[in-house]
Amino acid sequence: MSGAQSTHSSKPPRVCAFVALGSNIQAPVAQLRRARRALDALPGTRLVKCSALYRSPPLGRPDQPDYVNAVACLRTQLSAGELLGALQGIERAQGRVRDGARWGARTLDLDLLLYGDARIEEPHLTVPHPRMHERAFVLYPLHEIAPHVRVPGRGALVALLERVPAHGLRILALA
Ligand code: ROI
Repeated sequence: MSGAQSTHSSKPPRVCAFVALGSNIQAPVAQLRRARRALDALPGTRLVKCSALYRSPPLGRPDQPDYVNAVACLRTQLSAGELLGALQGIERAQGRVRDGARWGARTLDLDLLLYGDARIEEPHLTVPHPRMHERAFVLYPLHEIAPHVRVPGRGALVALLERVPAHGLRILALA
C-alpha cells in the first residue's frame, strides 16, 4: 500500500498521477484527444495538464507505424488499482484488444507512470512504471509538464533524461 491514501476517510485525498498515452493505428491523434477527454471525465478525477502530442518511432517491432505519444497529469481520488481499472476501461472503449501481443501496433495504450510518490509492486500493477525511465516518448513529454518531478526509486527526471536521447521524437501538435 502506498501511504498516499487513507482507508478511513470518506473523502480520499487527491493524488497527483501521471499517465502515458500512446497510439499508432486508427487515427492516433483523434485517439489521444478522445482519451484526454475520457480521463477528465473519470469519477473523482480532473485532468490538470497534458503535454503536446509527440510523434515517435516505434520501440519494439519496426514493421509498424510511428506512434503518437503524450503524458497527462491527473488529480484523482481513485486508488491506484481503481485508476488502473479505469484506464483499461478507456482502452477497451477505444477498441483496444489485449491479445498478448506485447510489441505490436495498438489503438490506445494508457500506462500509469506515477501515483503520487507511491511505490507499488502488485501482480498486475507496478508503479513507477517499470520501463518509463528508458523511454524517450515518456520522459520528454513528462518533462514538458513536470520538469521537477522525481521518479520514486530512480531519482530526478532531469537526471534520467540525460541518459535517454530524444531519438526522432518530435512535437506534432500542441496540447
Ligand atoms: N513505441 C513508441 N514509440 N511509443 C509507444 O507508445 C510504444 N508503445 C509500446 C511499444 C510497442 C513498446 N512501442 C512503442 O507498447
